[in-house]
Amino acid sequence: MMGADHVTRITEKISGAAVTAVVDPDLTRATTAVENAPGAVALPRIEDALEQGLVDAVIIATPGRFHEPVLIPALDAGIPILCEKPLTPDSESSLRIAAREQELGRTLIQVGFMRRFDAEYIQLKELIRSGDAGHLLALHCAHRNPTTGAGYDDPMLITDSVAHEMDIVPWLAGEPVVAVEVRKGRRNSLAPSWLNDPQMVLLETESGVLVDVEINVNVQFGYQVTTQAVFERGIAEIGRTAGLGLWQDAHRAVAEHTSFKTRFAAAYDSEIQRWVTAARRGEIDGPSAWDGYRAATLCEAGVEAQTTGRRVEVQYAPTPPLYASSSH
Ligand code: ISE
Repeated sequence: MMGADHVTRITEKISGAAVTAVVDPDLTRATTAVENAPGAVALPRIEDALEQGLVDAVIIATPGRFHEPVLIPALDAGIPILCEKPLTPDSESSLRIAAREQELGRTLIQVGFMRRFDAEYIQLKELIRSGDAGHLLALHCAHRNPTTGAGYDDPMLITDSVAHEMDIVPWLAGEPVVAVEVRKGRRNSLAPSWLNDPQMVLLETESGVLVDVEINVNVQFGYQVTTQAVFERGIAEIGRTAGLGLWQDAHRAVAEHTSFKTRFAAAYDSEIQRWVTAARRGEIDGPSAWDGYRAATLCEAGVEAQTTGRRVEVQYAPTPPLYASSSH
């Protein structure tokens, strides 16, 4: 889904890049996607695109469990990479990828945590950093999706959805998350029978900021991601739906998003434009592979907390010098 979205984005909105190849083992899908990218070819393997010298940068938008086998040849080719989240599904494979990148001695991988490019998240981070409202004490996060598909299971609540909070919370707070708990409550009867939905995730940062995340992925009405930040001297809120208000028939209505594709459209545009501009200089401009590793580690702890019902403390490997300037 994101691959096709990025093909259209690069073709229609982004300057400094053009889509030259779309790779999918299912050639029918690749062929459909290149219809939106004049001059691009459809291929079944990334190796084909690399060997034919067709690409000088790559966006990886396969499901997370297929990232590693695509990341390795792209890294070996030494080209800039935008890898959709998660970097890989677990910390061990993320460490392997980071180790490979360190051997090359430069950061080629940017991870697609697009919330870091959302204007309101950026404003909130700046408010927290400035200390204008005092110290940050707590965050209340709501992450709501309309429905989930057949392949989506309980661990994915953490590894596919809360993965975003696992990245954005330490980024906002400016410090790591050190412990995680997960509680399952009354389930939504409209959710698929195998899913315990919604769940409440509680994160603790190094200085003790408490963060509750309502992950609620069969909420039916639409797509909503909001954050309320509690400070010593005030409250801040981001993510409220804006846009045309309509007063009609004794009701007031504002259209809600139904997908992350529209909710975060501007963030994706900014993410991809900045990545393209940086890639042309041989750099990245966003979350690194190490940020990907840290989010994977936190997700792993989250799944353990979800399975055991216990509070799980999180340990990270020491940050290698290549990633020392990383944001948290
Ligand atoms: C999806 O993969 C995303 O990344 C969305 O941002 C998230 O809201 C959704 O829950 C995930 O399944």
